[in-house]
Amino acid sequence: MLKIVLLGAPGSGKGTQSAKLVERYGVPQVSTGDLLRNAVAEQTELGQKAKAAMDAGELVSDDIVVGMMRERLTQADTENGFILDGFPRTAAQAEALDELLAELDRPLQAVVHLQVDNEEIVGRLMARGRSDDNEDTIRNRLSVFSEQTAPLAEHYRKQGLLKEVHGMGEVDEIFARIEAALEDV
Ligand code: B4P
Repeated sequence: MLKIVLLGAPGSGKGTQSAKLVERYGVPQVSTGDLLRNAVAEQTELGQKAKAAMDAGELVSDDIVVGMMRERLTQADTENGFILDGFPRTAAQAEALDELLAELDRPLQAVVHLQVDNEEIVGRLMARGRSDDNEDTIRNRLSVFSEQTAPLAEHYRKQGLLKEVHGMGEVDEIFARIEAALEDV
């Protein structure tokens, strides 16, 4: 059963490719973005804390996100596999995930890093038009990504888990590259 992380800038296709991976491998997608947006919509205490950061294109605090993921990854449906979409996004989150998966005895098999040019990303997100998809917020999310999340590629390269995948082109074409990268896991 597949246990992977999808790493990539906002708009790199993590959510899009996760949906296809769920169909192909039959394991659940766990998206921190979706979990946080649900909490905001339901106006839970967690959602109220997360909203301002999300609207500004900043990251929600590590404490909130790690707590939320600990709860999600101890639910029974992730016992045999999962696709982590949008988590981890900081060095502290990556360390917390390493510890949690060691505790649960569910080691990661691969980290797929989707690589897409910034100009393509701005175009995709402006076209999507979610509430946090305006140009200033997108630029901020991109700089947060390059400062805090991109360095995680090195963390996973050192663990021998990193698979670099070119994320430009048609959705199905990119999916075929991901399948090829996962062939030996
Ligand atoms: P996310 O929900 O993760 O949003 P995202 O980074 O924009 O990626 P998403 O998966 O939605 O987009 P995709 O690339 O599939 O995060 C939102 C916010 O939540 C963050 O800014 C942060 O505040 C907070 N957050 C989430 N996780 C957190 C964490 N771990 N720690 C702290 N805070 C956290 O698709 C984008 C668009 O591109 C779509 O319209 C899609 O149709 C299109 N597209 C996809 N593939 C394409 C292709 N090949 N060609 C053309 N268009 C394509």
